Amino acid sequence: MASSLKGPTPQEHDGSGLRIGIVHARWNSPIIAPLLKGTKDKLMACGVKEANIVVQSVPGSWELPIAVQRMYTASQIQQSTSSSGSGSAGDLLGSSTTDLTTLSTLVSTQSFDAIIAIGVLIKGETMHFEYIADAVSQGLMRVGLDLGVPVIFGVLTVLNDDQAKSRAGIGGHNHGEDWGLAAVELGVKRSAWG
Ligand code: DLZ
Repeated sequence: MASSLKGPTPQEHDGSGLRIGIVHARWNSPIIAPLLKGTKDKLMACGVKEANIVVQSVPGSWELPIAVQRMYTASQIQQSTSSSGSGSAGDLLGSSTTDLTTLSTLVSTQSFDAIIAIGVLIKGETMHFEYIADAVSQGLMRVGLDLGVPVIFGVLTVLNDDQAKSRAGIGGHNHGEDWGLAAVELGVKRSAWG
């Protein structure tokens, strides 16, 4: 079989000890859905337990960096307070409306080993695309470096619907699989790096 020049040479890692967060935007949801499925399927194929995959959503890609930051911080708070039996995970974005789903899914003795941010930006007629793509990519990089947690860049920045579909497994390769694989590799290596 001819190998593609694009993409990393895959490495297989054991994800059975990992806890992975996924936060996805709800804009362009027909594209988001297969990307999310591809991501989760690959995580589980690498051994990540379904119970250790926590999925949250935000309206659009612009909101991804703050969601990743709050999600990770909440999981750390829960981890550090669970042994003393006090404290709470808090809700995802600090809203006064407590989301019980959020609270229950963040309750764990293990903080996230990696978080995958998924969004789909499709270029329109205005400058929205450029502003959001630039801010989100910089924001996600900053959050990852500031918190020391691998943040996987699962944001498609495409020129039209067809490009989006073919990257979501609709007539092409599902990039969600790459993001799941990257999360497992980085989650495992982060532990090794200390
Ligand atoms: C406003 C907007 C536009 C025009 N396009 C997209 C898009 O293609 N993909 C996406 O994820 N979000 C889009 N948004 C929404 C913004 O990301 C954000 O949710 C709103 O501006 C509210 O902050």
